[in-house]
Amino acid sequence: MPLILHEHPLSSYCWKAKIALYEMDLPFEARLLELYDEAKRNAHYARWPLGKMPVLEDTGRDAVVAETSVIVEYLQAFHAPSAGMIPADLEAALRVRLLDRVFDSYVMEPMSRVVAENFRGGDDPVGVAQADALLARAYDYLERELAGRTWAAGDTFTLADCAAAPSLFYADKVLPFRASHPTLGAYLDRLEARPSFARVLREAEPVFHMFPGRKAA
Ligand SMILES: N[C@@H](CCC(=O)N[C@@H](CS)C(=O)NCC(=O)O)C(=O)O
Repeated sequence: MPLILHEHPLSSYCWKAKIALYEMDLPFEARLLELYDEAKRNAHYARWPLGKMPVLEDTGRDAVVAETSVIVEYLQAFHAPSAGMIPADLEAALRVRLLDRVFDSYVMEPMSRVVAENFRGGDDPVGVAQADALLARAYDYLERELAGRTWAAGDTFTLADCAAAPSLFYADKVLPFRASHPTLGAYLDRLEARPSFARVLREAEPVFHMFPGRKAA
């Protein structure tokens, strides 16, 4: 299979890429990345020196593509030109890219900081409080921004929704928002019902018990 996604089934950013692959109906091989294995970690750093996952390998084009937003744009450009993940209209595309950045930088990242703190078993209440404050600001912004919309940037499912699904799903576990932010909660319900994301969630079920969540107060 020419498309290989180096990934882990619990990783939020890997979910983002897989949602896009399923949306575009592109067959791919999901290759498990075990970064604790030294040989596999070294091979991955040779593939992508910053060592993050997922990384897409396109053997048909002899290309290695990193960074989820770039992976989604790449897939649309070279494998699914009619997909609509990034609209052709520039202004519409800028709105999609802005929301993609908001979900990655202001939801996924602070959520990951809270989870990582728990995973490490560390004690950084200041860092966790800063992450919570950023998440709360993002929730307030999104609650207003998404009012009246079906998907993040309008009527069609785009790159921004690929970023939103894993970030909101996990963020709701570390700083629940359904009761305080009903528009955002209803949007997460729609994301969870979307076949591409429902499939990703089903595939993650066997490893879901490994998700550490938030450290108990
Ligand atoms: N900006 C990157 C973020 C990727 C990222 O942070 N991935 C996490 C997994 S969700 C990772 O590689 N963690 C392992 C590590 O940092 O060593 C992207 O969009 O692809």
